[in-house]
Amino acid sequence: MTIGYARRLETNWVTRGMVVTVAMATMLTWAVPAAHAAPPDVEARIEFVIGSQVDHNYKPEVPWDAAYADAVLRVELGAFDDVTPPGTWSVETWFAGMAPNELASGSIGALGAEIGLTVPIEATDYEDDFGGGTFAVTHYEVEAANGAGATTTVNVTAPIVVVQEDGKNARFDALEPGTSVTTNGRWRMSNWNGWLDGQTAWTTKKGSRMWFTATVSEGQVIAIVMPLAKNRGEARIKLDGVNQGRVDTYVPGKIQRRTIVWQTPPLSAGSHTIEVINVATPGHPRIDIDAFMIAG
Ligand SMILES: [Ca+2]
Repeated sequence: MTIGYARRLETNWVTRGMVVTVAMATMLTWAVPAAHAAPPDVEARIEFVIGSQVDHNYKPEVPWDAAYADAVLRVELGAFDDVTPPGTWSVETWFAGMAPNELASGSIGALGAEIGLTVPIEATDYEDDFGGGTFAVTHYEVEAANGAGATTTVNVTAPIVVVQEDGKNARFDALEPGTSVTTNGRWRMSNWNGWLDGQTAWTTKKGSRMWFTATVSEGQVIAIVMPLAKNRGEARIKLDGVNQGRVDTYVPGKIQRRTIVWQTPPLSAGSHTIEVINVATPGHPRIDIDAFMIAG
């Protein structure tokens, strides 16, 4: 149809050669296939759920053992070509050597979307074979497609690194490579099987501080694990020397062990230092540090 129209132009306007040329050029432009449709921009990252409790005391000598924590997988779907039919997204959980499992899926609105999914993340020393693989989560795969099927896939690493208050990774019973724990002031150790790896470092002295340094990848977060109790108090937190405010580890009533009390924002790649300083709250000056965790 279009070609016929152009030919007619050429016939009728043959004495106006320039005009005919323009018309033909326009037709040729129409004949070129549509521009490549852009797949969605996808950003995805893991962050801990503040206030949640690490749900295992992670005794490394126990077979099948693991430390689990609640996390939020945050997915941001940015610009994409909104072609028909509507775009789609999905998140899969991937296991070591086993088939992935679809966690959630949906369609993308014309202006993109932000999705928050609560997912478990874990540290485990379980490396045995289980019918060809294990249930240890290796990563989450986020896939998003525009209506033309142009797809973007992003993987988010799931396992956490747990570094104890003494700088050791209980899994290896050795200092965690790339990290360090140092203190000043007066700290003591508490031993109880309710703590992660059976131990916390605690102090009641005002100004006693602990530094945790770790080398992380782009976008990773570092969290602090402390118990909350009625005889515990406040701590000040610094990140790379910059004040981040206070956390309060006082709660009335029952103790809440292994609580994720604070985390960094997503970090730049490289070395970062968290500093925990005891405020020594009057009446309940004690704070305990149980572990630091890295995820993302
Ligand atoms: Ca501990």
